Amino acid sequence: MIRIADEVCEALAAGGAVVALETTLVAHGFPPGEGVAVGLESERQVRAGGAVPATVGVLDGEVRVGLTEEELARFGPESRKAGPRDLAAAAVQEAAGATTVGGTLAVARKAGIRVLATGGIGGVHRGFPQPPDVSADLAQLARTAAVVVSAGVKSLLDVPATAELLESLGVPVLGFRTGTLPVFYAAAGGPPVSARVESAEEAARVAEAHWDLGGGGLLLGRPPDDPLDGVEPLVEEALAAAAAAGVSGQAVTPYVLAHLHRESGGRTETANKALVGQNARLAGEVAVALASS
Ligand code: PSU
Ligand code: MN
Repeated sequence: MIRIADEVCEALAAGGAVVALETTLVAHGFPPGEGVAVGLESERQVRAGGAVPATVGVLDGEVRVGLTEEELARFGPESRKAGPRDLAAAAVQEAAGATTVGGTLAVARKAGIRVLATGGIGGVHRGFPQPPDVSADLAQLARTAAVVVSAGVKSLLDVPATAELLESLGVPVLGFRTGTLPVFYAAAGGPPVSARVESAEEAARVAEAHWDLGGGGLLLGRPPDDPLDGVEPLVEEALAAAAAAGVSGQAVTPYVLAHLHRESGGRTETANKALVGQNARLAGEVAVALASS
């Protein structure tokens, strides 16, 4: 069911540094045709950090760990968004399944990969409990012994509620050289982290200790180097447009991101691309630190 690419397989067998990357962001996080370049750049940044990238997605009835450029290019707007619940059906039905953070974590766990990079993780959507829309990213993170490097929680969510739920789930929220969790495009204004770390090595040491104590996933929040403030009015506009258009469930995040990218004149898109690359680089460094410990 799971096919691991040779390079990834060899790195894992040698106890080397590997970083899992998702494909939802490639397929649904950017305008059609633009996500593939973001995925490739993430892979380059993981390598620049010293690790082997393992991009995950469902293709041709298999869960693939490590994709060729041609395979990556098959993920687009028509791909299914594959969270943990969707992997099996996408594989059996031979559909292209673009894995979310949660879906990628589920695969990483089976493959033995302990670090993942994304833009911003999913969480509690605004408007809870009508209806209660809580990303499967959170439940999967709680039960997977892996470090997810992100620019914190996506600001289009209910960020304080997401932070509370992460605490309830026992997920350590580490701030990379910051005392507050980044909120995606913005570096400031988020909830306090549970611990601040100063380096990739320190993050890796905390993760090892957490796992020794029987813990599961950890979130490592890295503030974007070029934060973008003042997006909140556009987020409210985008959420209202989504509600008016009857968009719900898995479609909300892609709809809202597309609205923001369009209405900001591409500024959120530029910021999003940059932070994804920065997170991938740090994830590579964390994987190296874990591999050498
Ligand atoms: N980060 C980005 N863009 C994205 C995502 C993260 O910069 O599109 C995706 C991830 O795949 C994450 C998903 O798992 O958004 C969350 O969607 P939902 O809230 O529907 O679970
Ligand atoms: Mn949801």
